Order: sequence, then C-alpha cells, then structure tokens
Amino acid sequence: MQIDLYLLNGSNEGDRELQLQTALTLLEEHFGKVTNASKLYETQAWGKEDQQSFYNQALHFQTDLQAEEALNICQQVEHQLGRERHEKWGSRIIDIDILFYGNQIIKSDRLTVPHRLLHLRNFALVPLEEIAADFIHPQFEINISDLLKNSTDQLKVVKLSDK
Ligand code: A4P
Ligand code: MG
Repeated sequence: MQIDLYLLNGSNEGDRELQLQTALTLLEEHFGKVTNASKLYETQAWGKEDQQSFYNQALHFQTDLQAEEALNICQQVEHQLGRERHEKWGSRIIDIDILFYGNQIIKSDRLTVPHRLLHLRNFALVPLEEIAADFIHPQFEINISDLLKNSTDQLKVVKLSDK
C-alpha cells in the first residue's frame, strides 16, 4: 500500500541551495520521483538563533516502504552529503526529518511521527502548507493551514520565489 510520506529538508552550512537539490536527487533514487516539492524558503534559525539562516524545503513522496526503512534512507542521504552530528540544533549541511508517515502515529526509540515539534515551527509549517494545506495532523486533528494560523512562532520565513 502506498503511504504519503512528508519530509522536511534543511541546510544552513555551505551552499544551502545545492545541498537541498542534491538531497532531493538522492532521495528520488530511493523513493522514486517526488510527488510534490515546495519552493525553497530562507528561514531564521529556530532553537539556537545566533547562527546562519536555513534553507528549508518540504517534500511529498508516495512509498510502500516501512517508516523505519524510510528513516534509514533519510539518514543514509544525510551521510552521503557528509553530515556530521555536532551540537543539538546547531548548524548542519543537511537535516532530513520525517514530518508525517501517512496518518500513522509512531513512537519508537528511533522515530517519533508526526514530528514532535512540527506545530511549533513555521520553518516547517510554511513550506508544508504550500504542498499539503489540507492534510490533517493525526494527533491534533486539524489541517496544516490551521496549525499555521495557531502557531506563535515569530521567526522569519521567506520564500525564495525564483527557486
Ligand atoms: N528521530 C526521531 N523522530 C524523527 C523524525 N520524525 N524524523 C530521531 C527524523 N529523525 C527522527 O536526529 C536525532 C534522532 O532523531 C535521529 O537519530 C532519529 O532516530 P538528528 O537529525 O541526528 O539530530 P538533530 O536534527 O540535531 O536533532 P533534532 O532534535 O532532531 O533537531 P531537529 O528537530 O531536526 O531540528 N531552524 C530552521 N530555521 N530550520 C531548520 O531546518 N532545524 C533544526 C534541527 C533546528 N533549527 C532549525 C532547523
Ligand atoms: Mg533531524
């Protein structure tokens, strides 16, 4: 059965646009052609604000892989792009987070889905709204547009309109 997989890619080190493009190309090698991709957004760093802004992009794939298999692929692509893990919320060449795996609620050692901070982060909600405004969050039971309306996040999120 095909599941709707929503990812959020982020980069705030080096050539942010190139890193997001390369991540998408590598993800497509595993998941097949992306079904929907948001524009790129330049976003103020969340959590640890004294750092370079991020570029973020939301992606939708349809997959018949299990959620943990999808996570393995995301981590493999992060690794291929040369990601090293430093401090929490610190700068990174690439970060690939799973926002939703269909409407499933998953809590394992390796994976929490829906992403536990999604509703607090406009850098995720704004790109996601571009491609999935009506998607219902399976825990809050409201759609992405309404989550964004309810969000109190004040950090800047700007669409790079020509990307
Ligand atoms: N993990 C659990 N659930 C998930 C999930 N839904 N998707 C586990 C992906 N991974 C998930 O992740 C740590 C562990 O989370 C993984 O081993 C996986 O098993 P990580 O990517 O190694 O660590 P991290 O990303 O440094 O930590 P964390 O807490 O996940 O940070 P976030 O939440 O990813 O936040 N500001 C802007 N503007 N844009 C950004 O993209 N990103 C972050 C990182 C902070 N500030 C940002 C941005
Ligand atoms: Mg992460």
